[in-house]
Amino acid sequence: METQAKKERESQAKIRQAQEFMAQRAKGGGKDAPWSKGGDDSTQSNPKKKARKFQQISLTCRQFSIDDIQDVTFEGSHLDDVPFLGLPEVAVFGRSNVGKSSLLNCLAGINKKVAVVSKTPGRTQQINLFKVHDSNGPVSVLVDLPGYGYAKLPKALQSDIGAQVRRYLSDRPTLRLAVLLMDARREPQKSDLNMMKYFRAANVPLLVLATKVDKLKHEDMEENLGRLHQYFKLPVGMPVAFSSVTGVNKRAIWNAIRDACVGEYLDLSEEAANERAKTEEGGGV
Ligand SMILES: Nc1nc2c(ncn2[C@@H]2O[C@H](COP(=O)(O)OP(=O)(O)OP(=O)(O)O)[C@@H](O)[C@H]2O)c(=O)[nH]1
Ligand SMILES: [Mg+2]
Repeated sequence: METQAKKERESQAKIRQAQEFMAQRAKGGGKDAPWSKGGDDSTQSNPKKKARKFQQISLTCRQFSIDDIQDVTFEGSHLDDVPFLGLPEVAVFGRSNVGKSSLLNCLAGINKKVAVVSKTPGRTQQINLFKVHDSNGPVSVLVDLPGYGYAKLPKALQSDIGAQVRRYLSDRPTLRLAVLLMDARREPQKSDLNMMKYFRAANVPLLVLATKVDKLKHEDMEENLGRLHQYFKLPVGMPVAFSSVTGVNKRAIWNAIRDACVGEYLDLSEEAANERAKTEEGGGV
């Protein structure tokens, strides 16, 4: 109990530290992020340095079989300045409590709990990285993000979480697929539509899942999924029904992850990096 309370206090302190830093940055102060481990955060205000940072990114993409996935391992939590692990990434987005961490646990395996799940919305407050390994080594990184749109969080923290997610998205040349989760029982949400605009702007392929379908009456399934499909103008076959309780469509989701990770090679040239830096300088997130 004592340790849990201590962890909560430490976590709250880190969030306060992050808020102070973000407020300072908004006012134009460009000091190193206090929580970064020797990272050079001055790249945020200097596009030339940012281009140099991009040049150092190398990405290993190789074929793998979803039947040969051996392990999913936790690789750390970050408020900002999320490190590049040299592998193609797949990130899980969605409103708070929609089931992002549960999806990752379900993908990791029946008895393996890698991500923290909670009934209390707002549980995941940092950006968590997980490596996927096949029998020859690591093949991909899965990213568990904090959920947006939890109305009971203080407004300042809500907008910081939104900004944290958008910052991750705006500076992620290794991101191969965004998995966006929506609760299959709920009406379409404006916040998800806004999120989609960021994926489109960042040119990130999107997989939309309708979660918690185990809680949906069979006769409501078609209507609810059809409503999401129409409202978000999704391609045929989306949203894909999912439940972390039954594991329905788990294999299809793994297939989509694998296809995204081994697909077209990403342009990490200096020219492309400078283009990205220029875009950001011109008013990106
Ligand atoms: N019945 C059912 N419950 C689910 C499902 N997925 C998640 N849950 C429950 O929903 C609650 C929230 O799940 P999380 O996985 O922590 O949700 P999250 O999106 O990571 O939440 P934040 O970290 O707060 O953004 C937990 O009580 C889960 O057990 C599902 O498919 N079916
Ligand atoms: Mg979570």
